Amino acid sequence: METCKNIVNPWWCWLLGLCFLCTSAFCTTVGETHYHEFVVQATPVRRLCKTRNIITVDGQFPGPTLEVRNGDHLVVKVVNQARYNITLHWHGIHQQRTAWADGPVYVTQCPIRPGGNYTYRFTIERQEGTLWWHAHTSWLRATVYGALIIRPKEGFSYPFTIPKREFPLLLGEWWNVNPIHVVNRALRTGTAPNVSDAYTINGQPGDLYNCSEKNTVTIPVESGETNLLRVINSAMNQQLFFTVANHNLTVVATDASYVKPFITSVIMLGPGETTDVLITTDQPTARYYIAARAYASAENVDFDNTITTAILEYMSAIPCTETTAQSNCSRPIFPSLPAYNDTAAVTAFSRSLRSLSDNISVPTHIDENLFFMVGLGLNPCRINRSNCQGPNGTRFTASMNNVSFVLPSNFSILQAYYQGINGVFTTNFPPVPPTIFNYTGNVSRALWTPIPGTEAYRMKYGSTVQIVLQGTSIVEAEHHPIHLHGYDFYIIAEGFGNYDPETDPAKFNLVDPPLRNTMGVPVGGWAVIRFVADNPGAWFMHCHIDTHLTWGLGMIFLVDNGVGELESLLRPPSDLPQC
Ligand SMILES: *[C@@H]1O[C@H](CO)[C@@H](O)[C@H](O)[C@H]1NC(C)=O
Ligand SMILES: *[C@@H]1O[C@H](CO)[C@@H](O)[C@H](O)[C@H]1NC(C)=O
Ligand SMILES: *[C@@H]1O[C@H](CO)[C@@H](O)[C@H](O)[C@H]1NC(C)=O
Ligand SMILES: *[C@@H]1O[C@H](CO)[C@@H](O)[C@H](O)[C@H]1NC(C)=O
Ligand SMILES: *[C@@H]1O[C@H](CO)[C@@H](O)[C@H](O)[C@H]1NC(C)=O
Ligand SMILES: *[C@@H]1O[C@H](CO)[C@@H](O)[C@H](O)[C@H]1NC(C)=O
Ligand SMILES: *[C@@H]1O[C@H](CO)[C@@H](O)[C@H](O)[C@H]1NC(C)=O
Ligand SMILES: *[C@@H]1O[C@H](CO)[C@@H](O)[C@H](O)[C@H]1NC(C)=O
Ligand SMILES: *[C@@H]1O[C@H](CO)[C@@H](O)[C@H](O)[C@H]1NC(C)=O
Ligand SMILES: *[C@@H]1O[C@H](CO)[C@@H](O)[C@H](O)[C@H]1NC(C)=O
Ligand SMILES: *[C@@H]1O[C@H](CO)[C@@H](O)[C@H](O)[C@H]1NC(C)=O
Ligand SMILES: *[C@@H]1O[C@H](CO)[C@@H](O)[C@H](O)[C@H]1NC(C)=O
Ligand SMILES: [Cu+2]
Repeated sequence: METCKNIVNPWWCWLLGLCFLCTSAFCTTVGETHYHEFVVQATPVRRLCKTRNIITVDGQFPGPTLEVRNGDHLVVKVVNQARYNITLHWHGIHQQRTAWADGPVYVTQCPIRPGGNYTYRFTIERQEGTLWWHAHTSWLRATVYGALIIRPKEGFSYPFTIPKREFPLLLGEWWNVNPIHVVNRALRTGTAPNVSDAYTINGQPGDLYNCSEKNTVTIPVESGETNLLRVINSAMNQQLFFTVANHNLTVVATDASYVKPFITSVIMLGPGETTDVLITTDQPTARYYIAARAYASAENVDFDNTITTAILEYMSAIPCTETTAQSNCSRPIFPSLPAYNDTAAVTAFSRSLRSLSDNISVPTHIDENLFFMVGLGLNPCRINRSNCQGPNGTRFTASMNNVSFVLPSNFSILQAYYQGINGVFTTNFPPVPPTIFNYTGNVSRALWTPIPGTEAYRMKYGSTVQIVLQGTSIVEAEHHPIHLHGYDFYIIAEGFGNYDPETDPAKFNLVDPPLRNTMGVPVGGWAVIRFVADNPGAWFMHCHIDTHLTWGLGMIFLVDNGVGELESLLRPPSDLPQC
């Protein structure tokens, strides 16, 4: 196909209908258009001594890395040759006016059925850094994911030392059984799903696991370089600490937004989050472990307590093998990792994040002042005890403002909204909790059971929005990585206990708050975010721990069109899957 690259005078591109002029005042070039075909298929993969047929894109695990520049266009034709319904989501891409390409199943589209295909078309606008893509149906994202790297426009560069090399590092989670069976069993019994058998770095568990040593990922470096690690937490259900033995990390970006650089030895990422770090190879020539393991915020929740590793290998270091002499080979040096429950380390990290610029426009006049409580719950047993094997004969659930989100099954919310079809969803999502109580205290059992519903909160185009996200201690207080589709938001404050509207606004950072697409709500605490709702569509906001999402920890924002074409959702693509 034709591509238009760096055309200063792109009139002929317009005629060909291939390119769009950048809206940024700085920009005199048009983006390049990248065409890809992603074939979703079953692929045999051997991990932890067992071969299993997993769902992949193009037979690759992790899937292909997409590399683009700010301002480019992506056209990805997804051909489903697997036996599951699937959709793909481009995590963190704003999808300005192109909500049809966002991907969450039954929210912005019906699934691509086995044998079907759908072409996602969208533009990267004013975003740079590390994002990723993943399946957004059931638990297929356990194996269907890949990196999406956005470099600055041609002629522009990073606002930090140009790295010698760049490495995407995708942290994942592996089960010895089909993850779809894991979630289906949990839904049938009402129990928490089985924890994973391993974590992975770029698809490999690393040499602390059985049968994995030979395939441990190595990151080759030379002494005296500064390199960029693009760390992505693509795990299903676990917040992860990440560190490199004997090396400091300089954090330069999170969720594809630059931050003021700061030095740390460990970072923490919730599922969905990305962090870009610079690493300087200023240590003796040797092999150093890159390692990740759980940040398990809840006290009584089962988790996978294993450690995944890769190896940072200085080029002249000699790996120890059966044939290498013991004397001069190098065994990887092991890092120190925070304790599984080291919430203080998480808080220190999240409070260090500041936008690179001091001159950002955080909304100050608020149109929509929202307060959403987020947390777990328990449903009492109805009819059949075999479906109620959760705590004391209940079923696990989760909710926002006491509504446990249920996906539609016969329509997508965006299609129903666009076509004015009734009965698919309501716009009754409450702006504040229906009951005021001590959210992080000893909560009365009478409050533990939410109401199921497919509820959206509707807003005018351009509304300025503040949301207080308040964690609850119902069943178990936990850290929740809450992800918003369609927007980045500023995180202006976070804290523990209950948000206090009298005293906490004094802590708001309106100068240089970090801009993100996922907010880690502290365990037994709260966070405040702000954004301008200037992207029309139906946008999912949900916990990125898939167990919690499965239980209903989500809601929908419906943002109306504004005035004129440029403030309105585009027409649905002609190949949009129908239910
Ligand atoms: C995509 O779907 C269309 C419409 O069903 C079909 O005509 C076409 O052959 C499909 N393409 C592929 C590559 O499967
Ligand atoms: C999960 O764990 C339970 C209990 O150990 C076991 O019976 C079950 O087979 C496991 N498998 C799945 C798919 O959940
Ligand atoms: C790994 O292998 C050892 C030795 O064969 C065995 O004892 C152990 O149970 C295995 N671990 C796992 C997690 O399979
Ligand atoms: C890491 O940074 C800290 C603080 O800047 C410094 O004290 C320490 O020596 C550094 N460690 C290494 C291994 O570079
Ligand atoms: C390491 O040991 C091997 C075998 O003894 C030897 O051949 C090789 O020269 C040694 N390498 C270095 C760098 O000392
Ligand atoms: C973390 O766990 C350890 C041991 O399991 C326990 O002693 C400690 O109190 C816990 N710390 C926090 C902050 O919960
Ligand atoms: C700060 O931003 C405002 C508007 O966003 C702009 O008018 C002003 O020039 C900027 N100042 C600096 C120092 O960049
Ligand atoms: C209860 O549910 C289980 C599993 O879903 C099923 O096998 C069983 O037949 C059901 N029992 C009754 C009485 O409906
Ligand atoms: C289950 O019941 C026991 C005994 O009544 C009680 O102590 C415990 O708190 C209950 N657990 C849950 C999660 O409801
Ligand atoms: C809420 O509960 C916590 C824990 O029991 C307690 O420390 C706190 O004082 C309570 N807050 C209010 C406002 O009652
Ligand atoms: C949620 O709604 C149910 C049903 O009305 C009610 O029993 C429960 O107390 C509510 N919980 C909260 C936290 O509002
Ligand atoms: C796949 O999607 C279609 C269309 O929504 C639906 O009718 C069908 O039940 C789905 N299949 C599965 C296995 O979920
Ligand atoms: Cu959660």
